[in-house]
Amino acid sequence: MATILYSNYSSYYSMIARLCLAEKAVTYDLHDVDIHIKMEQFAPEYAAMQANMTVPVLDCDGNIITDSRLILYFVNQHFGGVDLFPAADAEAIDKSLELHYAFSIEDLTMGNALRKSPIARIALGRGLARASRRCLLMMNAHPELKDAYTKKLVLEEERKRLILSEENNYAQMQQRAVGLCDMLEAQLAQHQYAASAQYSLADVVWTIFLARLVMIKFDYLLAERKNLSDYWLRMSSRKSYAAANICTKIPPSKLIRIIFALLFRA
Ligand SMILES: N[C@@H](CCC(=O)N[C@@H](CS)C(=O)NCC(=O)O)C(=O)O
Repeated sequence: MATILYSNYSSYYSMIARLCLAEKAVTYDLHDVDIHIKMEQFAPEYAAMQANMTVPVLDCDGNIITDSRLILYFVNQHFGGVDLFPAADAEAIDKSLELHYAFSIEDLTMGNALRKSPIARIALGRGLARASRRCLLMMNAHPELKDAYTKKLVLEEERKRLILSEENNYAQMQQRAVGLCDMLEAQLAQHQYAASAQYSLADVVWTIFLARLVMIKFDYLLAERKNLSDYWLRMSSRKSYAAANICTKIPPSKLIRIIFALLFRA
């Protein structure tokens, strides 16, 4: 099978796809999509493939899967190795995935960044404005993709409201992140893994969730929960974790380049 993953190193949902592929020991080509500096997700060829203009995208012999949750199911079903979605635990795994995907990690991550530094606040504001401008530019240059760029523009405006405006949802996201940690702690008191007694797709997503909490310095949420901190140690020591190149810290030189682009690029 010719398998290509369009991914970005620090992108949360790309990491979910990479970790799942690593768990199933799938060999694939990794295409890095620069979503921050060059904003390659807005390129017409990419928008034609993924109308929401997000990463990850999995191309498996021309079969295009454009959402991380669908990638999880697809990879599990179409590649060999351990079954990460066994029928006996399917209900519990789906319930766990549902809880995970109902949470907006982006709102938590960006809301946190802009509260930590006034430069980050300005950069995020400019970055979101830059994305809206790019949508307008592209919809004029590529009328055949007008619907996709129009939809993306609406999403960019919604992001501004949820993250930057007075009515931002940060307090609510913080509270929900704590709730998710409590839920995981209780689950892990019952079985070794997030949804059942075996490693499953649920562990793929919750590993990435915990990696993000570490990245935004919310690791105290792990440290104060015994089962969860043990679980994090186990998950982050798996072979797949290293193979998937999971990001818990953006290298400072890269971060500076991103902030610079957000602040100054047209
Ligand atoms: N529901 C999608 C969400 C994907 C998503 O939001 N990806 C982010 C990176 S983590 C992205 O591509 N952001 C760039 C953008 O929205 O322009 C999935 O699960 O794959």
